[in-house]
Amino acid sequence: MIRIDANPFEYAFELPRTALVIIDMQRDFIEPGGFGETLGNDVSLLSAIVPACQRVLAAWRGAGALVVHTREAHAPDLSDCPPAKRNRGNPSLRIGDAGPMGRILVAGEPGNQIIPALAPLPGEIVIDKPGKGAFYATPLHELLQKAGITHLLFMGVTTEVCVQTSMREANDRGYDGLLLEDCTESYFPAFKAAAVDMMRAQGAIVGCTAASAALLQQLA
Ligand code: C5J
Repeated sequence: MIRIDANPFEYAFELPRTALVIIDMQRDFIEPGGFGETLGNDVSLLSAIVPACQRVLAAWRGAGALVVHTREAHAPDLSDCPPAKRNRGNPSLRIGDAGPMGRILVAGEPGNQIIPALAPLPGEIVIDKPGKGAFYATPLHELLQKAGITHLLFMGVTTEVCVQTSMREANDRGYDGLLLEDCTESYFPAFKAAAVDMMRAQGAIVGCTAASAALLQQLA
């Protein structure tokens, strides 16, 4: 059993029953020219967490435990992209439009790939998800159940959108979740702070949160 200092209380997990879930660290969100920027965001805020994510991923791989990567990705014919999602707002490019890194949020396009610094290794699970949550319309729950997973450690972007939605979905499916605070980021720092607070409030109503240093210390 591994025990780490977390908020609002200690988080304990067994490595064979725990997966690291890395949410949407894809070029569309992290690099200029992708979906994040078309929505008017400063994408440089997100790239700041990459070194911390790399350290956790390296340690987790070193421990031999399960890694899951997700990408927000739609089918090329956009059959899994509801018009309400595609047509909302006034972005400079919509989902499916051709951008500097290929079609925005479309599976297989260059912008849809996970950034090279965190690229999946052969054998790691990669989930393409059409929604914000990692469980909606994906095989993730089934794969985790088959692997005997009960605990999920989360990192990735953005904190208050896909990370929070995925943690809430995980919580409803019975997983014990932990968010690595310095390995997640938002285009809006106040939203990140609020999301972290609300997830761990009320006795970790969605899950616990911890600094990645607390995890790394115990993995070492
Ligand atoms: C967004 C995400 N923000 N991965 N996606 O649209 O958080």
